[in-house]
Amino acid sequence: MAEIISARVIVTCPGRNFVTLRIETRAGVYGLGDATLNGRELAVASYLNDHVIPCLIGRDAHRIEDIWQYLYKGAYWRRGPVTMSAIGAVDMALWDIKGKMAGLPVYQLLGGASREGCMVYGHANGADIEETIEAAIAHVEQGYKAVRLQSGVPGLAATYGVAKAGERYEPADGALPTESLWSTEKYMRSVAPLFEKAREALGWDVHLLHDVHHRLTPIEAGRLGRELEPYRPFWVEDPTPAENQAAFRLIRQHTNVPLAVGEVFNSIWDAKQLIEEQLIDYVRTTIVHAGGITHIRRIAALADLYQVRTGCHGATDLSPVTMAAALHFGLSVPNFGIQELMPHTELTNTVFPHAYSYRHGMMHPGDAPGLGIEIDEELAAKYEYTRAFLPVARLEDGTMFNW
Ligand code: EZ4
Ligand code: CO
Repeated sequence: MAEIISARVIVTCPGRNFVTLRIETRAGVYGLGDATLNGRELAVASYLNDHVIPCLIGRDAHRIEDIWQYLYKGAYWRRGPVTMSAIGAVDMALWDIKGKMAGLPVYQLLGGASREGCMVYGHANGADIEETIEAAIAHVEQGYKAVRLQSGVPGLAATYGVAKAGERYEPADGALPTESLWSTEKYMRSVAPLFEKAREALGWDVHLLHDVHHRLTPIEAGRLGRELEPYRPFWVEDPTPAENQAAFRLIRQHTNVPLAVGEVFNSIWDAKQLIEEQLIDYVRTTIVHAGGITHIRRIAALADLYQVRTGCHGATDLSPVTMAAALHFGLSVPNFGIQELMPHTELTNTVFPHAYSYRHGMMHPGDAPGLGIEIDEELAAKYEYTRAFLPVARLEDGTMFNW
């Protein structure tokens, strides 16, 4: 019995908001979990403080599966990003505790390493094609084997995935949502030329990726996929919103470009049809937003039956705690595909010291017991929560659209 005697939520903003759960056991061993839900951070903090932590006290931290089922089935109200992020944070912290008590890194508890490291993809973006290709070349020079390309669209003032001049890309950029205008026609004209020029400049030995960020209809996505086929992208991400999973049948009828979906999913049920009908090639759900290591293993096991591989979300709004957990999972899971890497700032890395590392386009979780992640609480306390929302998008005539 590893009795849970206390748990607390730590909210900090070292440049951006992060929510961390710390669970303590009577033996003095503690575990950390990420509970960050970009733009909705305090909702998860409240869910944990008001509704989850009181139920944890006195329970055995070793009973990870039972606690998962208790929080999932016991709420009566199932699924949803707030609930599943809170459960995800508890689950990560419990795996961290179990690893520390066993004296083993979590990937050993998950079956051990299935590979030498986790291939990651970096983000290359720029105001135009030339700038984006320059950024991609810089990534290749740093050893990246895979690079995501997002370029400014001629005629649009701002585009998803493209940093403001001289800044790092950070979408949660306003105390109220900033608004940008979208034109599918302008965007569609810009993507194939970007990939054509990228192949000319980078050759064929580097994987190239692209995120459509839910902006197309299925038939438009089919056309974009077909236009990109000659440039052999590793994947095209979120081509259309995926609430209607059957919509992806229409995309598949028109293109064989590999598809990646799932960063906004929070349960296996969101991906069930996409996986069973082999409508996607990579599932992007990650540890924090989909109920932790326990639930993502279930998603990956289902995906493995259908030759769908993992491609976990790894933007900067997922804290280093999630990155650590994703790497333990990624190193061990049989059907690993790729891991997204948007490096955190130096300051964030100082608040969250960690055992994981990057080398030659690959990442490794390290061999520290548990998840191999810490939080410097004194430093974290210096950076108070600052409200920040994700942007919204409208069509040029003012109609609300998908961001
Ligand atoms: O917009 O994580 O592939 N990555 C993405 C991200 C998401 C943000 C939202 O919080 O689409 O940049
Ligand atoms: Co995305």
